[in-house]
This record gives sequence, C-alpha cells and structure tokens, in this order.
Amino acid sequence: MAVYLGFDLGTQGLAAVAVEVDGPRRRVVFERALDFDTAFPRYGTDHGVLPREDPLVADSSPLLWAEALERMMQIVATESGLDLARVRAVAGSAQQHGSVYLNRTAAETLAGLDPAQPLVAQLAGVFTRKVAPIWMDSSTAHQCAAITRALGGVEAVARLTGSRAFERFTGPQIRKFFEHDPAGYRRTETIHLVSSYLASLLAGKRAPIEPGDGAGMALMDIARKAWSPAALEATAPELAGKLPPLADSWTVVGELSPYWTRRYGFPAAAAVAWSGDNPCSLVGTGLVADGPIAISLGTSDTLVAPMAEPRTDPSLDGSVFGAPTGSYMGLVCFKNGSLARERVRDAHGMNWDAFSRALRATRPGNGGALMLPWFEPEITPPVAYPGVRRYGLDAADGPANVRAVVEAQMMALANHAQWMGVRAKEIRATGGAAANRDILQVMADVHGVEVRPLEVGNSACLGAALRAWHADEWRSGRRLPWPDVVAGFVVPEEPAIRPAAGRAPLYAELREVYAAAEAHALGRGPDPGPLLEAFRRKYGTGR
Ligand code: XUL
Repeated sequence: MAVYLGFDLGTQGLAAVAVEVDGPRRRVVFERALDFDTAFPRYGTDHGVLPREDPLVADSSPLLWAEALERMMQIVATESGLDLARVRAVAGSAQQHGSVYLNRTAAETLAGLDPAQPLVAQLAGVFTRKVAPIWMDSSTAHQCAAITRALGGVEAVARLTGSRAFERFTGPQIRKFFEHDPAGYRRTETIHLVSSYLASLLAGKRAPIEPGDGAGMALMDIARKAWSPAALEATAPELAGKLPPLADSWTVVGELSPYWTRRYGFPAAAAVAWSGDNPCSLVGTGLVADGPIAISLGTSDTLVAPMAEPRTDPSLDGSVFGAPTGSYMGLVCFKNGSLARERVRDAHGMNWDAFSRALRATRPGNGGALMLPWFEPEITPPVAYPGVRRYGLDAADGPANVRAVVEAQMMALANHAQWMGVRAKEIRATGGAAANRDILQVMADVHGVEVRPLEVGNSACLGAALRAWHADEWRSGRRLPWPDVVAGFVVPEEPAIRPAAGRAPLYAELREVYAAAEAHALGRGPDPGPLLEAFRRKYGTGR
C-alpha cells in the first residue's frame, strides 16, 4: 500500500493531499489547507500578497512559502495519522510565473540543512531579492515591449513561446529585476520558479523546471520544450547560466533530503519535479483525453483544455503550456476571479449565502444590465488601468451586481477561449467557488453544457499527488497510462448541473453584447447601448 503526497502552493495558501494506492483501491487519505494571512501573520500579507503602494506591483515572500512548506510537512508527520514509511513520492503544484532569486551560497545551504534548526532560520542568507514577484504583478509593460521588439513582434513571440509576452510572465519580471538592480542580478546564481524553488527545498538541491510551468516564462521554445537562446538573449545577460535545466514533468529530482527524514521522520521518498497549478489541475480534473474542459474558480479564474499540438491564439489573449502528460494545454487566465466576486459581495454587505440568493432572485440576462469586472488590472483582455464599467447597471443594486459579475466572468471565459477550437462536451469545475452550485448554474447556462464539480475541490493539489504516483511508477520502469492514473480519483459529482432549457439563444446574444462592451471599454468599438437596448426589448428588463 503506497502513499503519494501532493502540495499546492497558491496565491493565498498552501494545501496538501495524500492519496493511497492499493491495487485497484484508490482513495484520498488526507487533505489540509493553510491560509498565509492567518497562519503566518508576521509576514503581513493581504490575501497572500505583500503590502503594496503601486497597484501594478504584486510580490510575496519566498521565506513565507518555505515556512508554510515546513509547517505542512510537520502536520503531515505529526497530525495526519499517515504511516510515513509508506510515503513513496512527493510532488507539488505552485502558482505560476512567480520567481525566486538565489545567490551562490544557496546550493550549499540546501544540501547541508541542519535538522536541528527551522528551515527559515537557515534560508535567510540565500536570496538576492527578498521578495518574489508573483503572477498578479502587471508592472512590466516596458519590459514586455522591449522583449517583443527584440524577438520580432507579438506574433513571433507567440509562435516561439506559445504566448505573447504577458506582464506576469517570468522573463519580463527577470528583465525588470536586471534593469532595476543590476548588481543584485549579477549576484544571482539561480532563478527559480515558485515550483522549482519548493521542489529544491524538498530535494536539498537545484530542481529542474518542467515544460508546464516553463512555458509561462516567455523563455521556452514551446515546440522544442527547450530554452530559446533568442528569448534568453532578449531578456537579460547571461540568463542561460542562471536558469535550472528544463526536464520532463515526471522527473525524480532526488530523494527527500536528510533535513526532512531526520527532522520529521519521512522516508527517503522520491522528490518529484513540481509544476504550475494550471498544468497540475489538468491532471487533477482528469483532462488526460479529449472531451471535457476545466474551469477553475480560484484567486484567478482559468479555463484549461488539453491540446495535441501547440496551436497559438490569433487574438493573443490565451496561452499554450506544456501539459504534465507530455502533451500540450491551452489556457486563458483572468485576474479578477474570486477577488471580483468578493468585492461585489462585500460592497453589498453579503455573505456567500446571500450572494447565492441574489443569483437565484435575478433573471438570466440580468435584464440587459452588464458589468466589466475589472476591479484589478486584468490579464484577459489586457487592462492596465483598472476600473469597473457598468452598462445599464445601478451600482447600488446588490442582487443585480451579483448576477452581473458572475455572468460577466462566465461570458468572458467562454468568449476568450474560442480560439482553442474545442467544443466542450462537459465542464469540470474546480477551485473554491466551484462549491457554489448557483454560480455553476450560470456557468452551465452561459456555456450551454453540463457542469460537474469534483469531489476533491483542489484539483491542482490532487493533480500533484497523482503526478507523484505517475513519476514513481515511471522510475520503476512502469509506464502507467494517464487514464489509469486519474481513474477512481477524479470523481465528478452527480447529478451534473445542466443548462436550463431555453437559455442558449439568450446567452449567445448576450455574449456578443458583452464582447462589444469590452471592445467599447478598451476604445476599440462603438457604444454597445443600441445592442443592449435591442437585447432588453427581446428579453425584457428588470428582475
Ligand atoms: C496562470 C496564472 C494563474 C496562476 C494562479 O497563467 O497566472 O492562474 O497560476 O496561481
């Protein structure tokens, strides 16, 4: 009976899942989550982000992440009730794009961690940059423009790397660090992603980056899954020597280092490469064959779908990443996910129950009242200067604003994923807000397909644990097919949430109006007023 451990370090917290495999019997035997703000208040984070003056900047603390990892390892060792001797492999999932900058003492420190001391006490001297820029940062427009120019334009960047150079991507962030602190950059021996940094802490040595997370850096040649010399050159000097190597997702980095075995009694289990949360979620939602797509409603809202070949988005809103299966995946990402839902909830003094009641009390189409929920700078479509736009929507009307924010999010997800060309047969819903069936009803109605939440809500974490199992089998020479890896673990809940009859034409029309409102707000199209008017005439106004 083997146990596999998966971690997920998200924006706001760290989660862990343990799965047990006993022949055909598969079960989740442990789940736990830690919230950064409340469990580690001394870092002063707000929803996992360090205090900031510039709304375009978003950093977190690599020390906080290390402390959280240690706390969770301790919980697994002392509170989970698991027989540690049965833990065969550990893997992880991490928020994508964030970067950690280590000096030349780091390798020795990691290799020789003293089991008598806490981890953070020993790591204090290994960073050349105290903070880690994270995926919510959108302060690198200049660097994106410079990299894009050097690589021959936006389409050329997308063809080469699978995406345009997005502000949150690691390459532009590295360039910004080099420009603002050239001496710090020179002192940097290794630049890790959040994923490879955490894998390195577990293995006690430099872990590689795998192609799922590596694709989110604007540095990887997506077709070859290798660092692109041209992209490295366009980003910062001598970058090739500072990046860990790229390696397959199922790479075993080494064994859990003596720090973990001696301090907490773990066995010398395989420490497997970590990946990004979206690639891990692809596995944890069971998207290992064509058919379903997945939507994650978390701090960010994302839509992912498996892809056989790296086909890029002509509108350049979406991204192609490597998939942990060795194939590819398409992704669209929205920054105004849970954050926007919470802002609306809080602005109208509601809790989640009241939020749900508001959804039930309002009509699909919201009487033609629309919101563009850009509370924070948005990724899709790119909005540098935030500001919520309302069309025919009274800002004081709580229920109408609740419906407007959820409909907007679902329509934006559907509209901006069209380039993937997938006709989804079913949507697997995951992330915190997937527990809310009223939100999922809007998802089903707007997308016109059945929606199934999953029994394990944190699919990125489950995906990480399943990747640990797959990698352990692989190193023993067994090539476990991916459908066998997910079978029995990825269990869509029944009954599915079905699109209500008659809503398809309404949302088909409203999605066009929504696209027109986006174009208008971005200065690319006329006022959608007449379209909204026509919609209201056809479908009625009011609740
Ligand atoms: C994906 C993205 C976010 C983060 C959130 O490109 O930026 O989904 O991975 O953790």
